[in-house]
Amino acid sequence: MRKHILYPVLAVIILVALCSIMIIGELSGYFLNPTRDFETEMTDDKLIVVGISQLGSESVWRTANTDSIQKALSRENGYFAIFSNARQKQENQIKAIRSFISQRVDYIVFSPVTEDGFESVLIEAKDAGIPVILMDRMANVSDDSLYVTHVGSDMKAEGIKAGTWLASELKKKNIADDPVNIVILKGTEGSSSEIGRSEGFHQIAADHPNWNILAEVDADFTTTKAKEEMGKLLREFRDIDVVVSQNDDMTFGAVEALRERGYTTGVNGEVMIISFDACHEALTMVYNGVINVDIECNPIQGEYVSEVIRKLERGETIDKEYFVDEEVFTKDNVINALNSRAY
Ligand code: GZL
Repeated sequence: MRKHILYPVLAVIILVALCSIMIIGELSGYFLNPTRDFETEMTDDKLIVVGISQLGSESVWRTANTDSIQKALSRENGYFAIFSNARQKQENQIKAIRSFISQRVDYIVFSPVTEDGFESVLIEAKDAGIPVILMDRMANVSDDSLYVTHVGSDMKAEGIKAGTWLASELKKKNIADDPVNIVILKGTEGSSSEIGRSEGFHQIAADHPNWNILAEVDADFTTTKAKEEMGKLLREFRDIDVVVSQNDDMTFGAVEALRERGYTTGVNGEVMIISFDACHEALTMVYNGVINVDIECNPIQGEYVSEVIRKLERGETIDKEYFVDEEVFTKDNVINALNSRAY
């Protein structure tokens, strides 16, 4: 074959061979590891792939928490986030975490709907070499190497703040030693928010034998359930002095139930209201005297999580716990928060 034909033909053969090898390599990578989200491979390799399992969208607080993590772990900030909403079901969170493992994400971030029940799936994540960051709520595990850190609130401290505020308020009213009838609307049974807040409040209540905790009912952090449960409590007890409601959404339901039955609430009301979360709508009710005190639980945790991931990427050591900053709001100090609150 003449040279002036041979070389171009050879060049074409080599080119075709090289392209075939590249395509086969790419596809075999895909077919051998079908579980890794192929789209991820097509993204910029420098993006950090994070699987996020959010427990649900049950409250104003949760919406703000989701917004915070999605803003922080955005593509512009160098992340490829795979987000899953478990709709309050633990089995959905476990399924999501298993899916993140099979896609070989770089990190898993999740807020456990309840403390128990995640040990085995966290062992699977650890075996797959995927660091897990707990956001908001805690998981109850026998080996704390199953998660690298927890970013959230000190829920027991929040409960203590609520009890401490009540003790000081009763003292101010000179009724510190009078019998006080209390009902507690609890958040999702077995969640670290419910466990911690209950524990903290009970720790203070133990010092006040004149505090009668008439009932503690699970209202699952929702307005509807709280209104229903508060209605039942008002049928059972005629002389409730204090409602401790473990989040603002439940407080909205409780106040509605009380008002519908002719009770007044808050600073000059018959029934004192202690709430948790401190979302804008509830702080407005604090400002208007309808709620006596709101113990802040800060949902803006995304930046903390992102900072932890960046530290891990740089090979730096991190703490086992990062608590977000939180305050206690009453009519006296709520105005500044009202003007600045994003949620
Ligand atoms: C608290 C968080 C709780 C909020 C509720 O850290 O887990 O869950 O207090 C939310 O509003 O539903």
